Amino acid sequence: MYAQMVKSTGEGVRAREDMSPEERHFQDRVDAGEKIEPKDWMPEGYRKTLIRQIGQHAHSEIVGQLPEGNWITRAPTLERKAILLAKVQDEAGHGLYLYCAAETLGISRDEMIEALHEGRMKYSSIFNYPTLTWADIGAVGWLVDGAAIMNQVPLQRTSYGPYSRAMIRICKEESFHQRQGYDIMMKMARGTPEQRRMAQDALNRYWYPSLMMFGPSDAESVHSAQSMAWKIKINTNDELRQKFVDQTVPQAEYLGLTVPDEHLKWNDERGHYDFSEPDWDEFFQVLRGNGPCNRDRMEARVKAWEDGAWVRDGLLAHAEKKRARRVAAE
Ligand code: FAQ
Repeated sequence: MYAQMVKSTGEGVRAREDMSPEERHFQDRVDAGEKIEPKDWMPEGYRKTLIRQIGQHAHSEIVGQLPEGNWITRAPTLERKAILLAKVQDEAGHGLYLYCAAETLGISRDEMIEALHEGRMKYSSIFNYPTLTWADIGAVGWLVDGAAIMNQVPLQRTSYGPYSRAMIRICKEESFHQRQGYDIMMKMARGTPEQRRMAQDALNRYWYPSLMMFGPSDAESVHSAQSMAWKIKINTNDELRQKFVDQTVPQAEYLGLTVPDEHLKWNDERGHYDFSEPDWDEFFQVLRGNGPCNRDRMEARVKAWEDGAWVRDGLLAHAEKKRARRVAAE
């Protein structure tokens, strides 16, 4: 059943005259800015789209722990190690808020995790790139968390109540994450020539994968139109990508680093930077499982899931015993 639940729902936006009375009432509530709550009536496509997007978001937070977790044992100082540990733990917490929000839509966490492990659900393309040096940890915080915030701040106003409330909590922590990444980059960019070279190299490798995080161009995006009509998404992929470039280029300049795009140029008329598109063939290859780390990431997640089975079994057995005792006492 859940194979259907997480299946793509990329059909066109329904015209008002084709809607049933319930659908019209639902759309009026969304248009009026009301929050939709778990027990409210909702179209099946709305529910499926939310499960797909929130589930993908939750998986991204959990898989996203791996590239940074890779550096916990090798952080350059005790202070940096403590900060990185806290950040990676925060990502686990974000995953849990999001799994809980998705569960209110009638899918279980186990079903979502099974779908991830079997390749039926996605996670963000960005986490299929390796963190080769300590400067990459700076770039992940600065660029990856920076892109995540750009996407997630508007999602605080998303129409589904549990998702919106999860995003409010998550955004508070993400802005700290972005600052810690920028702080690492500042230290590296103003350090020795070798540290500076590492910082530039991290920017070179993470720039385009970060631009890809916003999804395919608007012309290629299957879900944007309907998701925006339902206020599951607030902005298009290209709008957010442009905002990210406009915000990040001055930050790179402040670091004294060069964005690896020879066509990057401020456009006075548009009031925005012109920039080169990422390599979309590479993006779709990563989505198909052919990125540099896809296989490693899934192997690590499946192993963690299998290794943790005894803990889950123990907790469930304990809960069941408590429940049986309570029933017997009643
Ligand atoms: N990676 O029609 P659209 C984080 C898929 S933040 C993989 O445009 P949609 C924090 C898409 O699912 C990162 N797949 O789709 C952190 C669809 O495939 P489907 C996570 C992608 O949903 C920081 C197809 O392409 N944030 O983890 C990607 O309207 C540091 C067509 O695309 C979120 O998930 C991609 N980049 O828009 C953690 C935010 N882009 O399902 C640790 C919430 C697109 O039809 C360390 N999500 N696809 O098979 C969203 O805002 C949206 O889902 C988009 C995609 C914008 C990602």
